Amino acid sequence: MSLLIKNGTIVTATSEFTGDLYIEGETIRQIGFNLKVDADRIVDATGRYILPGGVDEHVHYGSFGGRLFETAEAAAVGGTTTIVDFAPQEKDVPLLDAIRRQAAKAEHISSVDFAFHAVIMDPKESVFEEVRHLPEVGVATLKLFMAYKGTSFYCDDEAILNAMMRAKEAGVTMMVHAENADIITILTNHYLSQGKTAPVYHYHARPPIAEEEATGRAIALAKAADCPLFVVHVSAKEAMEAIREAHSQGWPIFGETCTHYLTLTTDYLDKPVFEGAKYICSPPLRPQEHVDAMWHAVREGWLTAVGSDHCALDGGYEGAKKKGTNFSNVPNGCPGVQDRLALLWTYGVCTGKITRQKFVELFATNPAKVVGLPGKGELRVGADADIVIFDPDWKGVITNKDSLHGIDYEPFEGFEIQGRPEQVYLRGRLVAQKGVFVGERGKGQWQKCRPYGLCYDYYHK
Ligand code: DUC
Ligand code: ZN
Ligand code: ZN
Repeated sequence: MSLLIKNGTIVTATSEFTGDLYIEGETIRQIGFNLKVDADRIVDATGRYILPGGVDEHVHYGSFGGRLFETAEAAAVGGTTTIVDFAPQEKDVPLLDAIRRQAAKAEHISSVDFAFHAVIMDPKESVFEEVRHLPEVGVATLKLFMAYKGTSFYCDDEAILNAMMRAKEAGVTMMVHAENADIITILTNHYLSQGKTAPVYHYHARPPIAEEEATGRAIALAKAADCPLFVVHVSAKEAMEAIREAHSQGWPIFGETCTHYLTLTTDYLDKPVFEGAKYICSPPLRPQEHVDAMWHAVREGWLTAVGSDHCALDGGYEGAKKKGTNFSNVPNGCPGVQDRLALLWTYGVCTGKITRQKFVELFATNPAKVVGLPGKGELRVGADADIVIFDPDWKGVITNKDSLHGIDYEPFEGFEIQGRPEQVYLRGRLVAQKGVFVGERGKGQWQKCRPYGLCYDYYHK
């Protein structure tokens, strides 16, 4: 099958121009103006932007209790054609087995392409030794948690350094969840002992200094190990500044932020119990000055990508979130994979905070490069035909009834939206049209990531 998309404005991370895209099978074969080719199908994209399908480098399908891959149709409808999920490790299960198990949950189920980050949750020598073998199973990124002391997520500095020493030998990109675990424990106990149990204390127990300290420490460890670092879900201004500072000194230190840190503030946590619980995620939502700092950082390139940290948990009265009896035991996470494009475009591009080129870079091109997927995130001859035909004139409102994430609430409910994906193609196949999933469940494929991603490219120390 071949497809010709004509007369659209093709937007890449570096330029835009009116032109045509010719797709054969699953691959972009030609890009140009007024292409003279026979195609089985022709789509007129006059007045539309042609964007690369999104790559969401930060999603949870299963970990932290998030809904599984059956709900990945939400990604397709929202213009994201590749999701990069975290493969949680259970105790005594080898890292590589954990990845294969998570992949088995996605295969024949996911409606978009998928890839994985490894997560160390059983830090010990045999597991550190596995790190250098991750690329053999198509994984080139590894997350460790500096938060959640007393749980299997927690890794101390020794574990982080041990992982970093192995990671750099194989071109695996280290990721950290940077929040100081002791600050969180002590402050959590302090607030609970005073009867302060409401969701907003989730923020007070995880102040910006907890993120700043851990980010600084992770950077120090990366310098000691001489290992590139990608700090995930940066939310605090001071943490971002630490990354910016190290990077400007020539260290390969990078970071991502997430859609909710660009659009929601601590005020949402302060909604009446248990409305506020729907907004419990970690790091927590921050006051407006941090939100402003995140926009500044993505515009200037101090943060490299915007993920959703999608983690779909029911929020309603009987929902998973409601099981928590105080802020400290409400499951962490909010859905967002469907809304990432809409929010970045409406509140970034349409407000003039970022250019369309920067949008493409943050939404697709850089995430693909960070995780090591060279065939994704770009409109280029030879790349996968993951394409969004975007109608910039459409106006609407985000509402849970239009969301395919499979839960009972939408954290961005009521947000006004400008523009939407009119058509979304996954490797040349139409999967979504005007907010409706029209693909086939299970057609997503496991994408094997290559080591030495973007965080290694910039190593110019
Ligand atoms: N970290 C994440 O990346 N997502 C959910 C919660 C967390 O701690
Ligand atoms: Zn995290
Ligand atoms: Zn996450």
